[in-house]
Amino acid sequence: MNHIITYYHFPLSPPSRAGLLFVRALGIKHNLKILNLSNGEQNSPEFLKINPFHTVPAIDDNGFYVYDSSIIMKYLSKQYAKDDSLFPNDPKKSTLVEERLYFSTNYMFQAFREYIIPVMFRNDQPSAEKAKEFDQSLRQLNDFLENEEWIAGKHMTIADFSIITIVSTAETIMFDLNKYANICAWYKKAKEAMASFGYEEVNQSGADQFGEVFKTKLKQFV
Ligand SMILES: N[C@@H](CCC(=O)N[C@@H](CS)C(=O)NCC(=O)O)C(=O)O
Repeated sequence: MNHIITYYHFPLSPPSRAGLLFVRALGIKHNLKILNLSNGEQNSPEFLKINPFHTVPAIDDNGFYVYDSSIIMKYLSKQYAKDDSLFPNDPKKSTLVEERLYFSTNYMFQAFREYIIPVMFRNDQPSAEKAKEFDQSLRQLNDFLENEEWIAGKHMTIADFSIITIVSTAETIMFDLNKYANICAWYKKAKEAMASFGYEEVNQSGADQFGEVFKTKLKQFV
């Protein structure tokens, strides 16, 4: 490809970091447009034309707009990847990837949001019940990884990108990953595999920033 896509991003957002890391993995040329969600920049009329659901990430690929991190990664893989290794064409393999993405979005990230939103946006105390629900999603992830190399089988796929951004963000707000041996083994391997895509710059720095904001919110309760 010789054109440049526009990637609408907010570094604190796990799904936004997943898509950006994937853009970097494929070596796709891109302009980064940071939308500051704290200032409501996602609600501008211009951005609502790109994503009426006002969430990051979203992309503009030469006038073709795509939103939702999973859908963006699937689109970019089909359109620009050199092969189908990160999002397989095989129906059974791709269904497993889809199932893990479903888990990531509708279960893991949902539980994560329910835990962090009251603290981040309503200055509430963290809920032990919501923490437990998120921890259950970690337990489920650990079970998925039993006797498995990667989140969706024997190879790294877009599901690993989706889930690593949530796990790394949870780690910065003191969820204990050490009790989940399969997650720890996968996490170490995935970080190494993703290092050359700019893992530290794209994902870890955003996760750390998120952790700082969250911990600052908690200071009011000590
Ligand atoms: N399923 C979506 C979730 C995206 C999402 O929830 N993004 C949040 C930040 S983490 C957002 O942009 N929120 C702003 C808003 O809803 O106005 C995806 O994977 O892209």
